Formats: sequence, C-alpha cells, structure tokens
Amino acid sequence: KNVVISGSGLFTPTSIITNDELVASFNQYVDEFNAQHASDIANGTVEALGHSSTEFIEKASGIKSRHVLYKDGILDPKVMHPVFSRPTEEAVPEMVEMALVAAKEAMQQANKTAADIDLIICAASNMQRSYPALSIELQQQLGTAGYAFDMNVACSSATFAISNAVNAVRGGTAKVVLVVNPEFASPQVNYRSRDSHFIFGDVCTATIIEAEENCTSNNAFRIKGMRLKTQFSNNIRCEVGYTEHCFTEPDPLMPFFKQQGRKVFKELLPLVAGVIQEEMAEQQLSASDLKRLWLHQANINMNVFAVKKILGREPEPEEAPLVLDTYANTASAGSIIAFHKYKQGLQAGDHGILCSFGAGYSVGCLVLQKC
Ligand code: CO8
Repeated sequence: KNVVISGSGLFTPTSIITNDELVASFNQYVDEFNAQHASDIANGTVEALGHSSTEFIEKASGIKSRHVLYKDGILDPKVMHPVFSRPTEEAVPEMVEMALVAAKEAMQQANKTAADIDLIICAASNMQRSYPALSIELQQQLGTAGYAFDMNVACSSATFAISNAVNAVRGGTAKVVLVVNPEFASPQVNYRSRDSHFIFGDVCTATIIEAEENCTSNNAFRIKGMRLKTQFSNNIRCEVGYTEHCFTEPDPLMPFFKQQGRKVFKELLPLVAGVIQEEMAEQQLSASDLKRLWLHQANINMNVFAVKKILGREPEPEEAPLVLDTYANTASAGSIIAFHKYKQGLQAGDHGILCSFGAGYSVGCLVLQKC
C-alpha cells in the first residue's frame, strides 16, 4: 500500500534571540563570575571563563538566531534559563499548545478534520512529563478518536515516528496519522556553557500520514523508502530522569544537554552518508535523481559535508535548504521544518530525501516522491 505525507505544519515561537543578545548576556555572566572568583583564579584553584563570540558561533555552526518560548530568563545573567509556571492539571502544557498550532496547519493542508484522525504520535527529544502521554492530551484537545502515544529517539524522533505511522497505516491499526514534534529544547540548554549555549531553539512541526488512495491533498509526497539506523554513543547525552532525586551524588549539571561536538561531527557523518547511500541503492536512485535534500539542521558545515558526499558536488542553495540560520538546531523538527518550508517546486515523480541524524546515534532516512 502506498503511503503519503499529505500535509505539514509548523509552530514558530514569536520571541527571537540573536547571537549578539545571547553573547552579551553570556559575556556579562562570565565577567561577573571571573570578578567574583578573582582570587581563586589568581591562585590557580578556579579556571577563568572565556568570552563567547558571535563570529565563532556563526562560523562553527551557521546559526544566527533562534526562536524560544520564554526569552527573558534566558538573557538575564542571574537566571540563564527560561522561566515559566509549573503546569497544573487544568492548564495545557507548552508542548501540547505548540503541537495544537502545528497540527491544525498540517490537517488543513491534508484536507483533514479531527474526525479523520485515528492515531496521534507525539515524538520529541524531551517530554514535559512522563504520563499521561502528551499525545493523549493533544488527542483530547483536538477531539480525535482512536489512540495516541509518545515516543523519543532524540533528533530522529520525527523520522522514526513517520516510519511508525507508515507501518500503522499499512498494518491497518490507523487510517490517518498525525505526527507532532514539539521540540521545547531551551530548558535543556546550559546557557552558562560557552560550548553549547547557542545551539538550540524551540519549535514544533507536524505531518499527516495516510494511504495514497485516500489522499485528497494536491501537495502530497509518497514515502517510497525508509531506512532507520541506531548505534550507541555517549557523545550526545542528557542524564535527566525520574530517578534524579534518589542519587547518592546529585549533580546540578544533570538536566543539561552535553556533547563532544567534534566527535559527533566525525562519527555521525559516515553513518549518515552510509544510510542515505544504501537507501538510494535500494531505490535505484542516483545523485542526479534527487531534486531536494531536507536534512537534519544541527550544523551548516555538517550539512554541506553530507550533501557534497551524496551529490558528489557543491549543492545549489535550493537543493539542500538550510533553516538552522534562523531556527538553530531544533532536534527532530529540523528536517521537517526544511521540508515544510521548501517542498514547493517539485514535479510529480521527482524524488527527495528527508534525513535526520543525532543523539543515540540515530539516523532516519525517508525517500520521498512528489505525487
Ligand atoms: N565562543 C568562542 N569560542 C568558543 C565557543 C564560543 N561560543 N565555544 C567553543 N569555543 C572554543 C572552544 O573552547 C575551542 O577552543 P580551544 O581550541 O582553545 O579548545 C574552540 O572554540 C573550538 O571549539 P570546538 O572544537 O568545540 O568547535 P567546533 O568547530 O567543533 O564547533 C560545534 C562546535 C558547533 C558544537 C560543532 O562541533 C558541531 O556542531 N558538531 C556537531 C554537533 C551535532 O551535530 N550535534 C548534534 C546535536 S544533538 C541534536 O541535534 C539533538 C540532541 C537532542 C536534543 C536536545 C534538546 C536540547
């Protein structure tokens, strides 16, 4: 049975933090830290912190700004994290609020109402709570029937969820699936860490997956191939979990994202290129058959490297669209934002590849064909 992505949606928070704003706040924190610890720094017991810089961030990552749900606390050198109310049982949590907006746009594109949807998958790198599942609350908010579940494969949550959706449609447990990827990343960023304070932004994407025979959308993409791969690595890690308060040695840095960026760069790229090339061989596609590459958005240099490896040449900007300049790394939502914003202009029969890569390690490659 042919299965398609018949609609996509995007929620973008209105607040933007530029590199200059982020660096100014970080450098003020550094100056205050170094002044406070001046004598320990002088006697060598504490290491002085170094300034961050807009030039470094743009050159190393390609990121110029990011959207966040709660800007103020992040930029206050005395706070340096988003500040918001604890969700109550009566209030809809942020991730569900974000998902509602993205879902409605995807449903509209796919000509679907809540009555059509019988499975919701909420797939993201972090869940705001363990249970009840956020997807089930979204199900209640939208008024859909059927069932819903949450899942997490970090940066590959969206592609792995689409693969689950395809299997549900093929297996007959669902007819129309809504996948949402509310990436509320900012609470997990250590804004006091020079190495990672610039990396992430908040966003939510959504897709509708259904059988081609039921699809009435005029901008649908057939999912021709799916290839998923995981390989364990500690190089991107977050330790936070429900056991946190039980540990004999509490660690105040536990909730944060940590990575060995260079190692990730080196180890992940061959994995990504391998998965994409294997799937291209399976689908009998050569580089010249690919009209677009909607890639994970973590680092501009990484994307350029991956695209050159796949196409065997420098890409034209529209062949492998970048959104990380204004969205930063949005974990699993990145490749879906690229798809959502740059899926126009393909002709029926044209092929493209949507590929996520990141923590796990994980790689999720979808071969898409314009219907
Ligand atoms: N300003 C100035 N200097 C800096 C800064 C800064 N902000 N940060 C680091 N430096 C310094 C370093 O200290 C280092 O100095 P020295 O040479 O003296 O030691 C120098 O600059 C070079 O540092 P790096 O080697 O770290 O610089 P890189 O060129 O490697 O760039 C990157 C760093 C941008 C992190 C790069 O390595 C990278 O992007 N790698 C790939 C990372 C990647 O793809 N990660 C995947 C992310 S995981 C994911 O996408 C989702 C995870 C789950 C979601 C979690 C939600 C929060």
